[in-house]
Amino acid sequence: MDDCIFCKIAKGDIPSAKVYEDEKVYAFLDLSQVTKGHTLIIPKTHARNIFDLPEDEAAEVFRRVPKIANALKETLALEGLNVLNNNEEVASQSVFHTHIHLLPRYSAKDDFGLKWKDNSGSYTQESFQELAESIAAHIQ
Ligand code: DGP
Repeated sequence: MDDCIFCKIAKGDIPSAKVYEDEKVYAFLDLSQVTKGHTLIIPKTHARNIFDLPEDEAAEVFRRVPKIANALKETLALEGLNVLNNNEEVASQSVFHTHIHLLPRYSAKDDFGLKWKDNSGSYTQESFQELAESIAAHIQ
């Protein structure tokens, strides 16, 4: 897509710190470096986000994740890694070309965090089951 910054990065029209590239994906350091080694993996074919990503493209992107995660593990003294994908503005997506964040973790107090609330008490067994069934009914 002409005005997509990540399409331009994948094509080499905008410089980036490349970590990996093949015919399907491009991986490069995220400018923000939330933690050291913070890397993005993108499909070379433009898709706005996970809602638009064809299943075969998703498979191509996700099957590269372990390879790059292990390269980060070999390179950096990380203790763990978060794999994150934001979709639409409400979910903190700011660049509208699908990307997977790989965020090396060095300690529970490093610069990456998730606010994560347990709402299990708001559901009965029945409403929980009903929710699952209504989602299942929409799987195509
Ligand atoms: P998200 O908020 O999930 O859409 O993440 C977009 C990320 O992209 C954000 O962490 C910063 C990064 N980013 C934005 N523009 C550029 C750029 O031009 N180069 C690089 N390397 N990263 C960028």
